[in-house]
Amino acid sequence: MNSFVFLEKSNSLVKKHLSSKIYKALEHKQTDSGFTLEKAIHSGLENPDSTIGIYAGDSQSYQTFSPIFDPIIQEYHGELENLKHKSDIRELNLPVLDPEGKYIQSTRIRVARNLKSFSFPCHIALSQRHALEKKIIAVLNYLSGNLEGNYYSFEHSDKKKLNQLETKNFWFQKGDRFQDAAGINSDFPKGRGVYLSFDQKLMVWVNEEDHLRIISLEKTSDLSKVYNRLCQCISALNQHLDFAWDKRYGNLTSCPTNIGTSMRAGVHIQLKKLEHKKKLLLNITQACNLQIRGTSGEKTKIKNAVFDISNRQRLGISESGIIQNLHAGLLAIIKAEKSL
Ligand code: CIR
Repeated sequence: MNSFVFLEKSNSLVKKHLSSKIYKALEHKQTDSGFTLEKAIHSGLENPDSTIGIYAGDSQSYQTFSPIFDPIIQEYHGELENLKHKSDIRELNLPVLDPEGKYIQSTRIRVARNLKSFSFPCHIALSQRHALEKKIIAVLNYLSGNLEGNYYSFEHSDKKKLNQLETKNFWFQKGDRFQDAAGINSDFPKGRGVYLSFDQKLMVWVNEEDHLRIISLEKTSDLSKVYNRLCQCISALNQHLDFAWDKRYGNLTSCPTNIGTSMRAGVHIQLKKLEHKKKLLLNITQACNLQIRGTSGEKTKIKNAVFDISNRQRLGISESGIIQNLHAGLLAIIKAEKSL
């Protein structure tokens, strides 16, 4: 008998793929940092409404527990034969999508990064979280020009001062119940913080779901400008930090949904006409491999006809490929909106 039991109603990918045979083969394995299968699937067991239900505790987890990670990755990201992730963080010069700002209200692109030599956030000890934060702050201090900014520690900054900052709504809170059950919220807010550039167009979240979430954003539709800023930041950080990377899976992240480019590039776009032609909008987004989320993120409602539209694919495509694809898709959406 297994010592794991997923609730009947659970439809998670981990439940689907974790056969007794795989469980038996993995139950006594652990990575060098001591991460186990039990820890990896804890969130999925606690939350029967998980869609995935598994997290990685370090970069080695993807190899040590590959019999369960591989089929989940294949099902989520698609059958990817002879997979070899190719990164292409090359600056682009695409035409501005909506120069008059009639439809697109803002653009936001993020990538996730984890350091190879530290446990991932669901499995990191507080002392290591602090050591990692210190290391990252030292590197963020090298950022210069338009990337220059300040680091705001959630642990040490004056709470009142933090709450007065205009950008506080973009910052991260304690993670949701899925992340909580995984252990990602441990010791919150200790060892966490946000780096913010002086022009407020670049943020780096430290010790959220991943060690770093690098986010470039602005209230325009200039996809290239937002992307190029992100590229500059990634290149600068790459010079000083050794990120967890796999030749098949690219960037290794806490949640297997984010591997590959680890990129989510999207816009908030107001579509007053297409709001009433949801099928047409869905057809275009599907054809262009884009996804729609609610105005305030995943599983939220559409308010005032504002849609959050972003890339669906993260693996088997490069970073520049995602941006070019998003650009083409958004042009098609704006064209459809105009024609109605
Ligand atoms: C689930 O399995 O539903 C949660 N662990 C969340 C999965 C999506 N991952 C993510 O947002 N990074």
